[in-house]
Amino acid sequence: MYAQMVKSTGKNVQALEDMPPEERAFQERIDRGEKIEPKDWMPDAYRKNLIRQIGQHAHSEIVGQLPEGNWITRAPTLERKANLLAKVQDEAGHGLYLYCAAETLGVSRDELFEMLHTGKMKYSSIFNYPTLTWADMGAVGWLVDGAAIMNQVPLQRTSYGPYARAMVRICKEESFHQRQGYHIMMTMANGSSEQKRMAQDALNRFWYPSLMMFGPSDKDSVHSAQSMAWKIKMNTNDELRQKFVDETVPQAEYLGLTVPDENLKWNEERGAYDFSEPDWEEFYNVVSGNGPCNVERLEARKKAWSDGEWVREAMLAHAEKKAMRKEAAE
Ligand code: FAQ
Repeated sequence: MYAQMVKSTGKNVQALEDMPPEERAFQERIDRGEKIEPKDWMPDAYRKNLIRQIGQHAHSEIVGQLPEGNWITRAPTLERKANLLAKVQDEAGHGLYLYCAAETLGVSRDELFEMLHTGKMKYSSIFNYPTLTWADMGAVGWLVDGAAIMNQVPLQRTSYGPYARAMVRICKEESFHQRQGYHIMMTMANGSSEQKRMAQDALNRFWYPSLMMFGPSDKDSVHSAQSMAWKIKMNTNDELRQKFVDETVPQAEYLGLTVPDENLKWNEERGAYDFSEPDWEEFYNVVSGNGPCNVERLEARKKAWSDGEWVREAMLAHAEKKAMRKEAAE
């Protein structure tokens, strides 16, 4: 795996005083809250780790179009169709900003796609689950975009300038997505008993996969310590997962739906919900390519890439012709 080529220092983050001078000056800039820009000096591991995370994030946005794209032609009203279409288009835009941010680190878009298509780079586990009913469009917007925002809002303060700036716009759009999803859930939860049943079923199926989006528990997180020292990540996986649960449970209650967790309970002392961890075996299984839709998702992306070959060729030929004409005219 490409990502596994990234030598993560894991939990053993080097102390400032043990760093060579250049690295120390770099770390001090990060500690002061300065942004790192593409032409600045950076440790190779910082660059590789960023390519890994931004690349994985970009791929997630692009692959993430598939489960919802699946429902555009079956949306129940014209308004819902227009909203869903706009949302799916937004996700494509997010992917493009993120690929641009990754490119500033010296990796080409073709290389990133190649790594996605050959399984050397990951995308978010959540998109390997099927969307079976219209209520899933509600659950994806509410829970999946909700989890994405929880993770991405702090990333607006991440140390790498192009990534942080991409996040600002992405977060604004994700907020709209979350609301449109919640609105679908509200309509269904207050609709006929069959619609309410569908809404509950969607929550049942998407709850734990949404919790998995935040990554493994902190004790098993490979990159957190170093990524947080470099402000590539601003919070640990468990911190954000807890925050998500605390914000989402009251929203489920407002809908009159039940979070599928017998152990879910408000803990007065902690001022937070106690909840069951997701099934981590399932998580690792999905991440290693054996989820319900992994094969289908990758096939769809590979097909889109090869179907688009003539467009890329035509655009390159056009650019070459234009450059030649310009040269001849000069
Ligand atoms: N799925 O050491 P950690 C969206 C991997 S955007 C797959 O904790 P890290 C918008 C991880 O890569 C959703 N793999 O890793 C949308 C690592 O493997 P590696 C995407 C996962 O990076 C909504 C290994 O496990 N958001 O949804 C996952 O410090 C609706 C060990 O984990 C981002 O990418 C997972 N869930 O923390 C679109 C946000 N979790 O690389 C359409 C930016 C972990 O060594 C519709 N990324 N792994 O082989 C991040 O914040 C971080 O990368 C985490 C993981 C928090 C995802």
